[in-house]
This record gives sequence, structure tokens and C-alpha cells, in this order.
Amino acid sequence: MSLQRRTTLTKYLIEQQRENNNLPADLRLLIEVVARACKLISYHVSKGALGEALGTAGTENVQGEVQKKLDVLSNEILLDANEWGGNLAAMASEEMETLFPIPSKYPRGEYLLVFDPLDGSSNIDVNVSIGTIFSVLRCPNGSEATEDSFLQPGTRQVAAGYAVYGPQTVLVLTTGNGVNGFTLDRELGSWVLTHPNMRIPEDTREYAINASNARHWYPPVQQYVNELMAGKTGPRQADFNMRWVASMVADVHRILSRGGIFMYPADRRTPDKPGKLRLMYEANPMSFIVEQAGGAATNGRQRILEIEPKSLHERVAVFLGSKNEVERVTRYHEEGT
Ligand code: AHM
Ligand code: MG
Repeated sequence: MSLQRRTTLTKYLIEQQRENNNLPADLRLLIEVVARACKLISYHVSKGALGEALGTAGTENVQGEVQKKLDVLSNEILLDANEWGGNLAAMASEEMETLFPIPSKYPRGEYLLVFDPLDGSSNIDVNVSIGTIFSVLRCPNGSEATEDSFLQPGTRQVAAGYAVYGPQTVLVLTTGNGVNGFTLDRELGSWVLTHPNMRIPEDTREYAINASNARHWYPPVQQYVNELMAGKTGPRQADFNMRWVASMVADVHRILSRGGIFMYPADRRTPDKPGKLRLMYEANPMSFIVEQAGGAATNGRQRILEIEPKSLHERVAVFLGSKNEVERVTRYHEEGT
């Protein structure tokens, strides 16, 4: 790709701002700051054992999970990058119990930023793809934010994205006008539009689920996966392939690249907790992206984006990706198999 003819993230966003009144200047600037923070996280990830970010931090987050040094560092990078720009009323993150208000020494804006700073923590130390997931909402009461201000259904997101730190670092973004992917040119430090208008095929022969939990699944998921595994001689009359990276960003990125269905269902072990993944900063942004790329996302019964959140760290079952497969597994739940 010739250097002069490249479309950078900045150019893409300015074009969106001109063509599409839904992208106000302050939202554009906010997205650019998040993208800049992701470059710094990517730098630390790429240093691996040469840097100082591998290993555990010796602390736990609000969900009782052991924090890795890179979880803590990525959270700090996102807070530091975004607190002074004047576009935000508050931030919230997987790694913080409650919201982070913008310090009074800085101007406040009218957006809320919520993120999983380092998704796929179990893969950090083993050099497998990990990422950052983010979602932007409007603060309903101007620049005064409380925890309740964040509790809006995913349909109200004005932007969402993720960065995947893999063999390449790629930022995937939606502002409600399709999905575009930008590869980080490490030498120039710029995000280059390399995956315009990403689309998820409606049909697929590939699925992603942590099958070690199979004995705990509820009947609709068991039936659906058993049918996939039965292959050509089973009811689906086709062979299906399975992939599970255990980093949602990497699994979703594969689905955006070539289709597939991703599942993290609720199971019998924790009837009070519907699934492992978090609604506000994992399921909602990913569902917004997947729907914008022509896919679907449900919790087995309901469109994820329509769920009214009750708390910041609420969990949700997730079925997302190629539309016809998501609709099928959702139908199995509705039929109560
Ligand atoms: P994390 O945010 O603490 O890293 O946890 C979320 C991750 C997802 O990225 C991934 O899909 C899932 O947990 C993997 O779970 P499991 O280890 O049960 O396969
Ligand atoms: Mg996560």
C-alpha cells in the first residue's frame, strides 16, 4: 500500500465527521485518544519479558480475579490518556470497583468511557493474542456522572471498538456506521485503514466455545453443540470446525474476518451469575460491532444490546457472530430444549 495513499484513522474520522453528522468533533477526539492509549499498551505487550509488565501484580480486582501487572498498567494508561482531554464525564473499567470521575483540575465533557483494559489476561504470559475493549456512551445528565449514568442499554452506545495485540496490532471500530479495521504501522506510529467495511457472513462452519465446561451447560447449548459435533451424518449434515483462543478479542476478530459463532453460555455451576463475560465492557461493545458488521448477538433469549444493565460489573451469557447460527441457538433456548 503506497504511503501517500493510505487512509489513517485521523483521516477516516474527519471524513466521517464531515459526511455523517452523527460523529461530533469531541467524540472523534475521544476515539483518537483511546486509540493512542492502545498504541502504548501494544508497545508494553510487545516488549514481553524484555519489559517489566509480565507476571501478577499481587492484587485482586472487584471480581476477585488476580490482577496481572499488564491489567493494572493498561488500566492506568487508559485513565492517564483520557482524563485531561475534556471530552469525558467519567470512566469505568473491569479493573475498578466503581467509576473514575474526571479530576476537578480538568474540564469535563459529556461522554462516558467504559473499558476492559486488557482482555484475555490468562494469555498474557504465554504470548497469545490479547486486547483492549471499549464502549462510549453519552452521559444522560450532562457532565455530572454517577454509577447509574453508565447503566444504559447497549443500543445507546455511540462508539465501540477493540484493539487486538497479536502478530499485528489491529484496531476495530464502529460509530454506528459500519465496522472498519486499522492496522498499527509501528514504525510510523499510525493506524492505517486496512479492513474497510468488515462484514460477517450469515452462515458459518466454525464455532468457538470452551468445551471443557460441556458437562455444566444447560440443555439448549448441549443440544446445539452436540449437533455441530455430529458432523456430516448428524442433523446438520455438515462438518463444523472448532476454535477457542480464550481471548474474546481474538475470537471475535476471527469471526469478523471469516465468520463463526462465539459462545460463553451461562451454566449450572453459578445459577446466580449468567455467564462469565461482563455486559458493559465486553458483551455490549462486541455486540454493537458484530451487529454493525451484519451479525447477531443474544444472551440466548434476548438481543444483548437491549438488556437494561443493573450494575457496572454485571455478567451475561453471550452468543454472537454469524446471524443464522446465533438465531438457531437462540431458538433452541426459546423452545426450551
Ligand atoms: P478477562 O477479561 O479476565 O481476561 O476474562 C475474559 C476472557 C475472555 O477474553 C475469554 O473469552 C474468556 O475469558 C475465556 O474464558 P475461559 O478461560 O473460561 O476459557
Ligand atoms: Mg475481559
